[in-house]
Amino acid sequence: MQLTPEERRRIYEEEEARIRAERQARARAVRNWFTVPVNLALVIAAVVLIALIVLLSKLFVPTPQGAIRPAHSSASPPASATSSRVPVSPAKAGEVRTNPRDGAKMVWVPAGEFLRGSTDSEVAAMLRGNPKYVQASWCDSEKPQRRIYLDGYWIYKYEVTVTQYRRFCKATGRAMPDPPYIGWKNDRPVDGVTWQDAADYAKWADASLPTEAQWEKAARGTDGRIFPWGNKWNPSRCANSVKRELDGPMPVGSYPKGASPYGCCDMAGNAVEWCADWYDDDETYYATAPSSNPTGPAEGRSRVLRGGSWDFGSAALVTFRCAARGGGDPEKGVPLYGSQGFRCVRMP
Ligand SMILES: [Ca+2]
Repeated sequence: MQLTPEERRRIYEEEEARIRAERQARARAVRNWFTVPVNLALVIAAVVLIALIVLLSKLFVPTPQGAIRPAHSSASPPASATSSRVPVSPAKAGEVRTNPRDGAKMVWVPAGEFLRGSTDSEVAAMLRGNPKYVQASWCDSEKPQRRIYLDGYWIYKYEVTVTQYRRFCKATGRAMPDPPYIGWKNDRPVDGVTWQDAADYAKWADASLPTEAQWEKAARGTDGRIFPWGNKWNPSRCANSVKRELDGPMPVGSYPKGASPYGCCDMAGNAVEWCADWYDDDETYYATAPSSNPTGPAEGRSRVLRGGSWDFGSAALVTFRCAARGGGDPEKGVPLYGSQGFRCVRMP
């Protein structure tokens, strides 16, 4: 069929209009296809960014230099040494940090077992090296020797000093104890404190008194050694009066070579130290104590005193042993001999 020129033009124009409409439709489709994912991607990116900011703000909360996390109660030990609980280990053994409350240096004792107490053969060996008045029965309370598990903890590197205790008294309106006969000397261990004085100081310092087990592990490490520095008595490594005269306790940390495996100083001698536990006057506690985080008998008349003091004379060879145990009247601040102080513990 022959088309007239007008008919052809009309057909071309209609075809052009159809093609233009198709192109516009395709362009709209492409625009929509691109726009939707871009919006979605922007939303996802914003969510990821916000999540990242929240996460980073949690990871990098600024803390004071050397500060540690707040203490929590240690009254819930794992059921056994093989507990599935993962011990918190924020530091290496012996790492030093500062308790921001009182400025005391603390060392880290990692979670794990240690040998607590003495064996019969160790007691027999100790008797051979000591004066005749020393009796094997003095060590009955140290037996049996057992493996004990403890959670990790921070313990003061030094005994609490006169300076630190004075600051506590000033802050709380408490009176200083009666001064020792040499008077108060700032760098010496505080002297003449009752068990309650020591416990109150520890609470003020966001800390606690060490359990007897924490004290012993900090003193001897995990290898069952006799003295903090090793197995052989060495009078040059502690404040003692075996063959020399001292007029009082020494400045804390005067015997760095006598430090324990974790770096605790004066665990043997200087001031004898209060622990948190009641002392078992019938001396049977070690046989029945839990093997994980023991906290001492439920009640008693005496509180545990550890480490011996500078004025114990030749008894130092017995009482300065890491395993040696003793108890004192918690209301008495002044011992018969030497000085009576303490150190503290903080849980991570
Ligand atoms: Ca001491």
